[in-house]
Amino acid sequence: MLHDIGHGATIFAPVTASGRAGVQIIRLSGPDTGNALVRLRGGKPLPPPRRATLTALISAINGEIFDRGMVLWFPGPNSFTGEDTAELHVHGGRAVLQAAVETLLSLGLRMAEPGEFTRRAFEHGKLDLTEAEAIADLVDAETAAQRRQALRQMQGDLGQLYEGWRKELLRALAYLEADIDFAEDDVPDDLSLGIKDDLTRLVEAMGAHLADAGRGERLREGISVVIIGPPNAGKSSLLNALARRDVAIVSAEAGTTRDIIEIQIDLKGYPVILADTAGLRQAAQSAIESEGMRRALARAGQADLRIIALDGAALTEPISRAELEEAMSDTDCLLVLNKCDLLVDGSRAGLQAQEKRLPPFLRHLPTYWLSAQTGHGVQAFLDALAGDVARVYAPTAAPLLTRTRHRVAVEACRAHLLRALSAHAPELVAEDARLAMRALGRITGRVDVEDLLDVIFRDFCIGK
Ligand SMILES: Nc1nc2c(ncn2[C@@H]2O[C@H](COP(=O)(O)OP(=O)(O)OP(=O)(O)O)[C@@H](O)[C@H]2O)c(=O)[nH]1
Ligand SMILES: [Mg+2]
Repeated sequence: MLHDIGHGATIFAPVTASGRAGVQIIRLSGPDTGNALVRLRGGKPLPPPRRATLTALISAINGEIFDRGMVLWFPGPNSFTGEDTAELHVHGGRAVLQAAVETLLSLGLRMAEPGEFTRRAFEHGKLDLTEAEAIADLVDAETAAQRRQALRQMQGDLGQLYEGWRKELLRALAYLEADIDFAEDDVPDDLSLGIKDDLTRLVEAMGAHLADAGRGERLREGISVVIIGPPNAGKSSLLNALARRDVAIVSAEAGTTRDIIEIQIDLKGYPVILADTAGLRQAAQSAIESEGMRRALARAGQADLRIIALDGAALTEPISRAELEEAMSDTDCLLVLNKCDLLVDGSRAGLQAQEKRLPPFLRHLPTYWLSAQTGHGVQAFLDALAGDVARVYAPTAAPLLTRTRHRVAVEACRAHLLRALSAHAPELVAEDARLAMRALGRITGRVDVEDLLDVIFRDFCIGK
């Protein structure tokens, strides 16, 4: 829970991660910032705004110089939070931090809550909620694609899309109200026809935005790729080869993997969560194995991409069609034929002859021969996988929906608009259009979001 938000309290927090470092930065925000800065500089006047100034920092407790560092003074409203703020660039290390914290506390400042600086920036109109969320995403970004998406959202692309829709709705609403006022004068229907066109266009734009199959959300959270196939095909070996480390247990015993094993990899800038699963066979040998198979199929059903792994050297073994088919769909499945090192005839003709033995329902899949054991073909497969992922998740012209919170609001907005379109009385159309606008306003934080703020800013780190 956050306390006395934004009103009165002057807050501070280390902005940099704790630990030994060359420099650490402490950020201050609130009405007492200027006063605190004067005290820290032993009574010297405030330094010129936005200019790095080297200064001796003096303890308010015992008058001792506790460090020599750089201070920056950003008078409000031209600051990140919109309030008076300052930064102290002091030497890294715990004793310096402790001295600074003690002094700031003794001057009546308090430690900031997680996300409190960004929350104040939002409350002073410096950024909208989508931009605030993007700051948290940028801090958390682990791959280049995540960074790009977060940066784009931080620059306001997504917020502008929603604001644009909100303004169009506002305009439609103004016309609707005119319609209602003039109803008695028998204004011809073409006015409302124009409005219906506008609303229909918005419904379509929102539909397209929603139909992105969660690409933006996937990029934020990680794209789910699952390896499935019969026991002993080399699924765990493949996971290890793709990850280039020994994550999953490999053994000659069929039924080695019982549970889902998950790792995160950075696939040419895209965040991928790769999962190894229990082998699928018709007759499970134990209750544990059948539970493992159930989990494997459930995970495959939710995955963004499936890799079906088979022992390419032993395609005569029965492959459970029912089980595999349940887990696959035409568009997002790759077939890996593993153990190519065991083939007697590894020539192109030999591979093709072997592929003829594949059951028909697998023959149309993009097929990759490799050996998880020797590493042969693994890089080519990784490149193909990265290519597939990039094709689906590459940035588009329009900004992508990145959070469930946005999705829910856009869905609600669209539902209101659809209802508006089927209503006849202008009063009812107007009411639904108003509700639709509210739903949009909640995304950027334009309307009643008080209940949302704690949830959104709770996930920030201290100092942001
Ligand atoms: N020769 C050869 N053997 C392999 C290859 N990949 C895996 N193996 C062997 O095949 C056996 C099974 O490998 P795993 O990776 O455990 O197979 P799995 O599909 O995970 O098996 P389950 O977890 O039981 O479903 C092990 O003895 C591996 O050493 C390969 O490319 N070539
Ligand atoms: Mg395994």
